[in-house]
Amino acid sequence: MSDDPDVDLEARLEETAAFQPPEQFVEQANVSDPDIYEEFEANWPACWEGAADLLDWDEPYDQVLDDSNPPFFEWFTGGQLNASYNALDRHLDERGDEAAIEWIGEPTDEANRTYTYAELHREVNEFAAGLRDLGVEADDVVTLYMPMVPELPIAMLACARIGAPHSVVFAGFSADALATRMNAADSEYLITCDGYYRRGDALEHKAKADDGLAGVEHDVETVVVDRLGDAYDHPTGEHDHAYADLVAANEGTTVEPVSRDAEDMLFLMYTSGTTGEPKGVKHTTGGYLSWVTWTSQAVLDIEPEDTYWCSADIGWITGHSYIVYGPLSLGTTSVMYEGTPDFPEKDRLWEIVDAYDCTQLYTAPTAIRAFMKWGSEYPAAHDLSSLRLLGTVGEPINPRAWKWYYKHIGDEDCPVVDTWWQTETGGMMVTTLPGVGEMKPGSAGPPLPGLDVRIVDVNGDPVEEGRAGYLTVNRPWPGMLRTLYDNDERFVSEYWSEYSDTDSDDPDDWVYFPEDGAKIDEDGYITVLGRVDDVLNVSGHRLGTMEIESAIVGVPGVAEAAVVGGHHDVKGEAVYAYVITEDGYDPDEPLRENIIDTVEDAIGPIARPEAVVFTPELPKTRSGKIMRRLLEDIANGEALGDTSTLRNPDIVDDIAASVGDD
Ligand code: 6R9
Repeated sequence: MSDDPDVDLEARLEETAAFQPPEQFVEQANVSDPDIYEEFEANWPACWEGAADLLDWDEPYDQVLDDSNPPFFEWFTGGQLNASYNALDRHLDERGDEAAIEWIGEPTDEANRTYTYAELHREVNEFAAGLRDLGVEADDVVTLYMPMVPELPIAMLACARIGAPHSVVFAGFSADALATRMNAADSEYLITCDGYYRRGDALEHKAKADDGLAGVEHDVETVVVDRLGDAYDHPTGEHDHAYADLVAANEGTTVEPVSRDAEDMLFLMYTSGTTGEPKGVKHTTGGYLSWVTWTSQAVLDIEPEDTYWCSADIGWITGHSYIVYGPLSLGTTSVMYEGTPDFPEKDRLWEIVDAYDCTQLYTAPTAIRAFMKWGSEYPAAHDLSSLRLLGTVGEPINPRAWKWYYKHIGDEDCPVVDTWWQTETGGMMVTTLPGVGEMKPGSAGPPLPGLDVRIVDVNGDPVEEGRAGYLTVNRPWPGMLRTLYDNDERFVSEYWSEYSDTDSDDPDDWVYFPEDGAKIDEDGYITVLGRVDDVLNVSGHRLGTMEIESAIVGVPGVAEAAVVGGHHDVKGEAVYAYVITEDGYDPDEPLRENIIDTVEDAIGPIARPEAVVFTPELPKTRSGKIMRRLLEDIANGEALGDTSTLRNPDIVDDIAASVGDD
């Protein structure tokens, strides 16, 4: 024992392997009955009626699950509803004057904006009318290339109102990435923004959008939100329309929400896969909305009176599900902010929690590791006692970071939910229910009630407790993706071929494979180990190694490239690029910079390589496959395993030496 109580506490926390949900939390939790698991099991798939019942339907559904054509499962078929009606209109009577969105811009001398449900409803209607004026009709895909401004959720809900699926492209992505996604979805409408603030700078965004449009094969009508005012005069072309003009021209207009079939597409979200071509994940209106609304209630414990904050970017699935659709469907106040956690100071998040009395915080392990590094004095300077629940998502959280979050942010009074899920699953899949299950730092927890998640070996047989295997989902769920846009074949081959009997019509023979490795313990708690495909997880963001490699091999002088993830203390993984130059090209500094810039241009700054290692050869198996595992070991400075199957074993030491030089 030491004299310092803090040191004792750290030591005690360090040793503790499991934590019980705080009593005062359980007493008020939306879900606190442990029987929920058995009840859902006994009543599957009808157990999901409760999720659908959280929504208002224009037409009731006939069937909970139609599994007649696996793996094209359909949910709540025959039902009709509108997502914007569920997120807005139905709250107007009781909560019209309550805040729907609290938006905090970056410049401290600028007023923050509060949108009540009535105000948000009004602007969504006006903009929906504006979109119709432009010619947008139901089923037209509208691309949104926008940073964290309130007009982003407004545009999403306006699209949903008129039945036009949105496809949001993260604002940090490059012009090329925008073009690829617009071409793939045949999207003829773009909503973007002049620019935005980040770490004190006014960043120009419209010029990047225009660069992207230069690579789009068809005509596009573009709506531009004015975020920066006079700070930036953006170029305006004949197909550009000012957001403010469209809204003003429709002042006070209401637009009847279009009744959508439960299975109609609500949105598309492109995500990285194993090949260079991003995958257009299709989500539907009934199943997706039921899923995110139910999980927001059961896992995030959201109540209408809460001030709930998910600090993700709406450009990723987390923001779609847990800033916009789930929280607003429940009629709560959802906080969103512009900028970064470290500007103007490293207490940005804590200042916001303090000022707005946030009741929940849902963030990413990479952020928590950064907070740890900056030091506990930043949260300690603020009153965080309004917090009731903490959550994490995006990547595995190491127990130390979990415990730091639990102690320094939650004051040991808030349950922490570590939620495993993916763009494709629509919402959370594996996590403790905060009012029910004990928490084990480092382990996400059991699958949610009603889900059948297994950890299996290559043959699909369950692995022993504690052994690494592959995570599979052996039963459909309402929030699941329905297909990949315009590519049913790739949908089946990407997700359903590994462990399914693909010739079978029996739904039980179809198994969803998310391409994550995991292990399970004696209590059925799942620890997710990470991707088992060629996808990196950098700061909680998915990046395809193939996308990065194809950008690199386009650089003059590069003959071949292999990209792997190396361990990074804050980002989780960082991009390591191994590059072979063409004859006649020197592996010099200008080439290295060119490679780094090219990756940034092609994908975005998040994909910026941490290291570019020039090598005369890549370690390859006798059949010519690049041994990525070895390259990863080299990046991580780890002992190299068996190299005897290599065609060129000597190369490994040479590469390891060049990483050392870097
Ligand atoms: C929501 C989201 C999905 C991939 C997923 C997995 C990793 C997400 C995790 C986690 C361990 C968690 N992942 N949550 N790994 N523990 N709690 O992040 O979607 O961007 O599609 O990424 O992220 O590898 O397969 P997405």
